[in-house]
Amino acid sequence: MSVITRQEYETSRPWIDLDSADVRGYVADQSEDAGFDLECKLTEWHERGIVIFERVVDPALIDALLDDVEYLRKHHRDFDLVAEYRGIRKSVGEFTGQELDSSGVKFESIHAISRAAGRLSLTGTVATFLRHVFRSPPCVLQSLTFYRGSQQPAHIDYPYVRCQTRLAQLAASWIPLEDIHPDSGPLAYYPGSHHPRVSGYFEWGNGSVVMEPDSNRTPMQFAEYLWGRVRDTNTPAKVFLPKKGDVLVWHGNLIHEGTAIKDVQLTRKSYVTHYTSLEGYPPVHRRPDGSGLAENGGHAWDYPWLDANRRRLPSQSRV
Ligand SMILES: O=C(O)CCC(=O)C(=O)O
Repeated sequence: MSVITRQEYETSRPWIDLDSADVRGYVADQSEDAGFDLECKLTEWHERGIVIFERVVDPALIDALLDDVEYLRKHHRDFDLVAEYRGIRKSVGEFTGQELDSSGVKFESIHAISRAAGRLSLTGTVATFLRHVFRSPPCVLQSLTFYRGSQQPAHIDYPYVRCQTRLAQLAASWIPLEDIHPDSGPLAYYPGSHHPRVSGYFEWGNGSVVMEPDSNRTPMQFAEYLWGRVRDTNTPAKVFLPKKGDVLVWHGNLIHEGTAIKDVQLTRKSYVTHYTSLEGYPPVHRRPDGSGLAENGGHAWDYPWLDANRRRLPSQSRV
């Protein structure tokens, strides 16, 4: 088992995670207008590990991604994309129609075949905000697309999303693709839980703070540990009930979960992107020619392991 210790997390934290972060001084030095109240949002991030922007996501891109998702669900056998269901990862082509409709199915990195998804990941407000969080261009590590609620128990992301070379340089955005119904199993999060004094460090075995294929502890043990931490530190959950057009951005160490679905007829279409900084982006996840999307100061590079001539979803020629 390889061992990644908490030191690796602590020494790779971005400037804004430090107790000494001078947000006001940093903002005073900026000459460009971010288009939103940068000091207020960076302060919120520092204190709570989560920010919400309302009505900043292009609805035309959302509609184009929804069309791509419907197309993919109908023609899943024609595409080379991985999806996860109940902890098992396999190609979408191997899913039955019934499985594809189940809660907890997530398409992995649809942005590699959907231009609409790639452009949503690089939504201007999100890319600008994260450029200040990292003090570096944000780069897309992966994306997840949900059709129904995930019901995923409490977790934080870096033990799972850990290919970045600077472990703590991790953030995510959650874009609703429709207005989110309270009974559909919305996302919940624990503001302030990104502080290690709240989250602590869960050990997956041998002092490692990330999950390995041979870890002897399970995601459910991780969830129980985190629920214990938020209970002991009096850190209550908030449920996110956004409208289409809103976006939530969370810190890579923020505790969050998919709540229980109360009405199984309801969809909960949503799109998650995980980002790291330019310096933290793993070089082997990028083609030598640097192909991919570059927008709003961020990057979504083509993965080198995918065929350059792979089949793409319809938004390729529309957005
Ligand atoms: O959307 C959800 O229900 C959970 C998403 C999530 O936890 C993640 O992508 O890390």
